[in-house]
Amino acid sequence: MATERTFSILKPDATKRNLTGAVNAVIEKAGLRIVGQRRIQMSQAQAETFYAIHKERPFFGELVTFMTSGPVVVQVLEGENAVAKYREVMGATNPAQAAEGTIRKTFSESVGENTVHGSDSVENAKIEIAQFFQDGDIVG
Ligand code: 3AN
Repeated sequence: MATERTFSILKPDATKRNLTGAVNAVIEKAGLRIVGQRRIQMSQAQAETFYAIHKERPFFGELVTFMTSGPVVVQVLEGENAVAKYREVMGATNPAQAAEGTIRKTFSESVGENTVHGSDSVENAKIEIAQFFQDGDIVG
């Protein structure tokens, strides 16, 4: 197994409910290190770029509106097998189908407002990290 980095977002439903510390506790307990972290207000253009892959999906507009509805925390997580490990810790996209103990099962109220984003591959993690972080802002 290799040390990897993945990109994470704590979404507006997490910041609104003061859950960023609680979610970070789950992340750190899973052995992932938060090596970059910044609280930002995502612009519409940033959200549209970030979710461009979902442009044709019926929920795209709703997704962009939600992701710009309040502050988010963008993060770089580092650890052994970090991409897959974080997907496991997040749980299924739909919280109703997420396993016990996962972030989405514990904290999320709907499939649209599902608390966290995590990259789905090392390749996409690099692209996503580059959208929000400069090298000097990540300290491993
Ligand atoms: P994941 O975040 O688990 O990788 P994706 O990539 O399929 O899931 O979806 C990206 C985001 O789009 C989700 N995190 C969620 O916020 C939103 N989304 C996905 N499916 C739906 C849906 N059926 N209705 C509303 N929003 C959705």
